[in-house]
Amino acid sequence: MCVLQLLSSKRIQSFRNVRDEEVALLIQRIKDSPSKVINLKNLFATLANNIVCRVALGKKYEGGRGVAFKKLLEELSELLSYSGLGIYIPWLYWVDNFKGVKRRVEKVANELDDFLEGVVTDHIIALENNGAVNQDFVSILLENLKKKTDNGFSIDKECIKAVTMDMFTAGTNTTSSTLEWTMAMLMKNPDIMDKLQNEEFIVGIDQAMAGIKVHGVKVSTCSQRAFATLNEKGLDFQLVPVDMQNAEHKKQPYLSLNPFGQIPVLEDGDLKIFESRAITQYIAYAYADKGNPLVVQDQKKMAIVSVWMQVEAQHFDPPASRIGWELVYKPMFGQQTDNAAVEENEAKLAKVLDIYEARLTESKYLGGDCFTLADLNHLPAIKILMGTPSSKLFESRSHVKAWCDDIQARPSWQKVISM
Ligand SMILES: N[C@@H](CCC(=O)N[C@@H](CS)C(=O)NCC(=O)O)C(=O)O
Repeated sequence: MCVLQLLSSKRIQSFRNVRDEEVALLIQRIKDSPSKVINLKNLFATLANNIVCRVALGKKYEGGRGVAFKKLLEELSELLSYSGLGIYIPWLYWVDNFKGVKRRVEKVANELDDFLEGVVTDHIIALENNGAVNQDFVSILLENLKKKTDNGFSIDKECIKAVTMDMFTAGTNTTSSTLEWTMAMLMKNPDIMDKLQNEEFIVGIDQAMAGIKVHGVKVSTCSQRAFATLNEKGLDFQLVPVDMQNAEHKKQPYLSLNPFGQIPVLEDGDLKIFESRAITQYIAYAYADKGNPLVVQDQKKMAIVSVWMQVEAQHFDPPASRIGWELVYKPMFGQQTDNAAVEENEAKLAKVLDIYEARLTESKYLGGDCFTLADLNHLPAIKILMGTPSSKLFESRSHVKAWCDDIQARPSWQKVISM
């Protein structure tokens, strides 16, 4: 199961963004360090722990329970590297007991077991409450709970905790010691260090570190427009969560990214832009040679695509967003839906969708024969409205319905809704 499910090359690839983000954070920590002398040993240990934590447990455990967990891992790594006297001279085994090693091992084992029990329970609750199937190791193992593997074994909760622990012991110390050893060897061999610093791939790493960042929120419709576009282009990005509950977007330093205090904001190297449709357009042009084309080369054809991009922003989005606000977000925030506003905006949206129905009898997509930003920009609002009684407006128009089904089935969008 470990080889096929947890450590397959596809699975390892799928965690690439975790590795990139954590390495970027490490480099940032080094850059921000006020001192010229840096203890890389601790930084590498944190890097390895954070990566394995996110991959195996689904998130970093930092504050609260995480502090105790970090201490436990430190103690575990100390105990793992302890070779007791009893190993070499068996009749002196009692010396290890005398030094309290056995007691420490038992204490760490019990505390780790309690911690992992809590993690597994959290995952089970999340699974039961919202069917959240994440792709971390605990979730994958839970999916296989009680199922027989090809070898006839079945796994239980104890196995899940044991495998997860194995991943920690095997994946943290080995990684951080190798990194430490590599750095020591480079310092001893300055000529190789020089060579390495000039290697092209180091520049590549630098660019990857600069990376693409989206400041936003997973469930925000405007942020989703940016995510879908990045997915269409097969680009990795870092989501920098904005704490909207605490109005982070209305304060500095966020306001210096978007003076209107709204999400999303895209950062690509030294470029920082807001307005989701400007973001999707930038990605489509800047990464034209990557992934799926979202704009067209021919200027006249592109003019038609632009018309429908404007139609989405000027005619479709205002009534669609208002209905979504009334039917989905207001109840979520404990506010009363204004039914008159819903009715008024449904009537406006119906007129727009009549025009879409006519357009979609002429071409498969709004901008022409292929999927473009003119279609993509609609996705978040369509997803919201499809979960409300207003879905009737889409479903009653056969071409609009076929178009909605088609664009919502795109892998790029499926990836957004499973975020
Ligand atoms: N036209 C902007 C609208 C951005 C927008 O309304 N963002 C929402 C989240 S989807 C937001 O930040 N709302 C909080 C606020 O306006 O205070 C865009 O497309 O980026």
